[in-house]
Amino acid sequence: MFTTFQQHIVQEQTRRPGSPVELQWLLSGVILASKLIQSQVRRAGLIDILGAVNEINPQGEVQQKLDVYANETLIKCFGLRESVGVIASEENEFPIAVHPNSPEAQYAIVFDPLDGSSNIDVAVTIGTTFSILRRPENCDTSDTLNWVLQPGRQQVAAGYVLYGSSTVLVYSMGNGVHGFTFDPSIGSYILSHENIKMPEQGTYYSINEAYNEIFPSKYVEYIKRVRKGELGKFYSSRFIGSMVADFHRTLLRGGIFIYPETPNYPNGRLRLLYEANPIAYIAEQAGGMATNSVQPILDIQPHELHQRTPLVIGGKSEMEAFMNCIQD
Ligand code: P6P
Repeated sequence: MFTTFQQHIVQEQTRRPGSPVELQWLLSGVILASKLIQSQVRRAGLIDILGAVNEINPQGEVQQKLDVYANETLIKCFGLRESVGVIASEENEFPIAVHPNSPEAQYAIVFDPLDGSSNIDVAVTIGTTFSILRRPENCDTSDTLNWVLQPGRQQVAAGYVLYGSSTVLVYSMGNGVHGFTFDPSIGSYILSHENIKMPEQGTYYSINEAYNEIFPSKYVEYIKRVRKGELGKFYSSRFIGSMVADFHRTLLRGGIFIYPETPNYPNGRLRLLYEANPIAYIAEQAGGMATNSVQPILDIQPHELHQRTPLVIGGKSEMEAFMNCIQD
């Protein structure tokens, strides 16, 4: 018999007495929202949901119709949960206060509704990332930013949904990493990857080498060592241009994914709160590591909602080789 995602988060309750029941109800918001999103993603091109709306998001990017749909769907689904006090999204400049005075409002949820949206129109894998934080001590709903400006180490749960050759939901509540594959014939997420461990060493490195001429030399030197076989293995290069897809492959097959800082993005391109933090949480739970090349991603104290960070994330062997390369 199979295990659904809903059953799994309930079982977490027995596996870890004291793990908050309302967290299960909150996480189930991801199930409904991602089912609705994936149904549109799978039909993009057949319905009027491709292309852009004439809106610009806080990132200065032209919003895709699917971005807007995914964002509104996630806000609606999580907004229904009494346990959610604050919602923050890549697509919204400021956090949204929901259930402002409900005593049950104990969590903030931060997400990127559809990462990799430039790939939507060419049918390349895209994904939703989410991060769940507990309401900080004696902090009322009015200062919504304080609910979310917490280091990634404070996450109580995090994960992503990958809309690829299948729809895969990967999450952790601090008790290992588990993956579920959506079965459209029964409309449920079924446990397909229990207790995922990132391979100690893989055979892929993932970086956009088009920027090699402008990457800081420490990254170029590292990739040179990888290519020369100094890590003891032959590596192949994979770069999908969708962070969630590049990370998911790294999680399952090992290797390393790097998005460095560049002159155009001096603080890195990826967002700390809702892109780097969730996958860094997953990576560490699976035995991997994630850094901004100076400190672990999860230790970074955020100062603004949409702040960016360089990201180096992968298996123990590749990451230790990267840290050694920097020391050299
Ligand atoms: P580039 C997608 O838009 C994204 O934010 C990440 O998912 C991806 O890793 C990155 O941008 C790709 O950016 O500049 O390499 O095309």
